[in-house]
Amino acid sequence: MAGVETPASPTAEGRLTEEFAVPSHVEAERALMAEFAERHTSAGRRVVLITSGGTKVPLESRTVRFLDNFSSGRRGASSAEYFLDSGYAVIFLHRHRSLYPYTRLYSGVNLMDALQMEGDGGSSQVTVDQRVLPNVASVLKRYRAVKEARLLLPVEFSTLSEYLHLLKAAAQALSSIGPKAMFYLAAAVSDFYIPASEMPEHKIQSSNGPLQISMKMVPKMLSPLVKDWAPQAFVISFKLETDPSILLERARRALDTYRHQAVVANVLDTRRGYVAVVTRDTQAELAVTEEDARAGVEIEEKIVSNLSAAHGSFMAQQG
Ligand code: 9Z3
Repeated sequence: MAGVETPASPTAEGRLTEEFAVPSHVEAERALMAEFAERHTSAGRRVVLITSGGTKVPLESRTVRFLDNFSSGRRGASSAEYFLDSGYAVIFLHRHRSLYPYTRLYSGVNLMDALQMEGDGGSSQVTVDQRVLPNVASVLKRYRAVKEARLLLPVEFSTLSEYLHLLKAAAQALSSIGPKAMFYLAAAVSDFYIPASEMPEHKIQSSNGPLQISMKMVPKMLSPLVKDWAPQAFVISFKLETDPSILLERARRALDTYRHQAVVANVLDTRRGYVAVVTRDTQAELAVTEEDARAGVEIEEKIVSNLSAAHGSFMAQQG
C-alpha cells in the first residue's frame, strides 16, 4: 500500500548482533583461527571447522537453571580424529566438557582405576594399566603427533550466545581460504532461547507456583554463513529427527533453503549405526555392519571418507 512502510524483518545476522551479547574472548579466538587457517593452507592442507556438543540455554541471568540437550559430542570428537587421519587441520569448536578427540576413547574410565603404584612415599612410581586403557600407547602417540604439528585448534563454548558468536568469527576467519575450508556442523544447537531482556535476573522462585516460560526462535546461522560469511566454503549441516519417516524430506528441505553442499541426516536412536549423506543430486546411505562393529569401525570414519572425497571434487570444480 502506498505511503505505508512495513519494517523489513530482521536478518539472522542482525538478530545475532541485537539479541546476543558478544563474549569477551571472541576477538582473541578469531585471531587464533585466522592464523591457524593461513598456516595450514600455506602448507597445502585443507581446514575443517567441526562444531560439537549441545548448548546451554540459561533461564535466569544469574544462572541457576538452564535448558540443555542430549548431545555427548562423540560425533564431533571422533570425526575430528578421522579428519586428522585424512590430512586435514581441524578447528574443534566444542561445548565445554563434551567429548574430546582421543580422550573420548576413555571417557567411561575412572582415571584412578587405570593407574598403578609401585613403592610408596618419595620413591613411588605410577604406571598405567593398559587393560583399563586399551591401546593407550598408540592413541597417545597419535595425540602427541597431532599436538606437536599443531593440527588441532580447540575452541570452547558453553552458552548458546558463545556458540553463535564463535561460529560467526570462525566463518569469517576461514573466508580467506575459500573452498579449502569445510564446515562440519555436528553440534546440537538449541532452536529456542529466552532473550536477555525477557529473562529474570535472579533465581526463579518456586514459591511463585508452576513455571511457564515462553522462548523465541534462535536465528538460523546457516543462512548468513553460506551467503555472506564464507560463501566459497564446503558446508555440511546435520539434521536430527526422532521420526525416521520425515528425515530425508527434512534434509532435502534444509538443502533447498540454505543452498549448501550436504546434509548428514540421522535419527536419535540409530545415530551411531546409520546416517544418510544427502546432496542436491545424490543420497548415500552409510551404515556400520556387524562385521564393521566387530572390527571397531565407526560410522564417523565412513562419513569423513565420503565427505572428504566430495570436498576434493568441490575444490576441483572451483578451480
Ligand atoms: C547431529 O545430528 C549429530 O549427529 C548428533 C550427534 C548431535 C546427533 P552426539 O553428539 O550426537 O554424538 O551424542 N547434530 C545436529 C543436530 C541438530 O540439532 N540439528 C538441527 C536440526 O536438525 C539444526 S542443523 O534441525
